[in-house]
Amino acid sequence: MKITSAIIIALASAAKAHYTFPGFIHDGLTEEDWTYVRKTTNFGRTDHGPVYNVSDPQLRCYELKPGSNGAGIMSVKAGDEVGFRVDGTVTHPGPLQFYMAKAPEGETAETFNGDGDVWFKIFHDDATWRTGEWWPSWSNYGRDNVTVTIPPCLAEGDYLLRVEHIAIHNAAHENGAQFYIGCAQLHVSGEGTKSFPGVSIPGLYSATDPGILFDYQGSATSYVTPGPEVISC
Ligand SMILES: *[C@@H]1O[C@H](CO)[C@@H](O)[C@H](O)[C@H]1NC(C)=O
Ligand SMILES: *[C@@H]1O[C@H](CO)[C@@H](O)[C@H](O)[C@H]1NC(C)=O
Ligand SMILES: [Cu+2]
Repeated sequence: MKITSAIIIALASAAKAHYTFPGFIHDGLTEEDWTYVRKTTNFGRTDHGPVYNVSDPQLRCYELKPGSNGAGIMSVKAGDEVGFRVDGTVTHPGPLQFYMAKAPEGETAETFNGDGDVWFKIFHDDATWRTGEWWPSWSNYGRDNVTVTIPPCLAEGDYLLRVEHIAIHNAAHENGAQFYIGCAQLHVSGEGTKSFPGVSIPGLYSATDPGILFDYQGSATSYVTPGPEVISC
């Protein structure tokens, strides 16, 4: 294993700057922080620290207290591009993923707690190895907002939309990967009719999954993104 001073500097400066996803983005407009995103446990902490334990119930929406935390429901259309403002920027390497879960009959996106095998993945980005680098890169790196398209085939209803960025710079030991999370509350309308089987959060990951226990400074030439496959319409 080779370690350059460039890596050491990158890791040291990155460690100071964690991030949250407080502002919902729709039609290119960024809403006020926490008006459609459930306030996260790290919102007021100056360190904006992540979740480390994949079995912790906090892995789901990292809620400050259980429930909506005062957030409302944003109306969007299936096929719309939506996203989250990053408080800070994505200052660590690792994959970006989006999951959704549909509120069952009798629940809304405000009351739904996301229990059960309800979470399906709508997006993840892939690692690349840039010429001359032996560590992986992701296109989300350095961004101050992250976006995704609501699957156009999705059935009308209330949903939670969960953003997850997994920082793997320190993931060579168990419980070293960092999970940055936020859940927005949506009503999705449109012509879609599809629903998708899901997984539970927590429960979908294990601490030793290859993309969670990963030696960033090692000699890996591929990266396996954790969790289920992305659904397709
Ligand atoms: C999101 O980031 C992109 C790329 O940096 C930028 O062009 C765009 O204006 C940003 N959008 C919002 C809503 O901040
Ligand atoms: C992770 O969270 C689970 C569930 O809350 C808990 O039982 C376990 O002790 C935690 N593990 C660590 C290493 O903190
Ligand atoms: Cu950090």
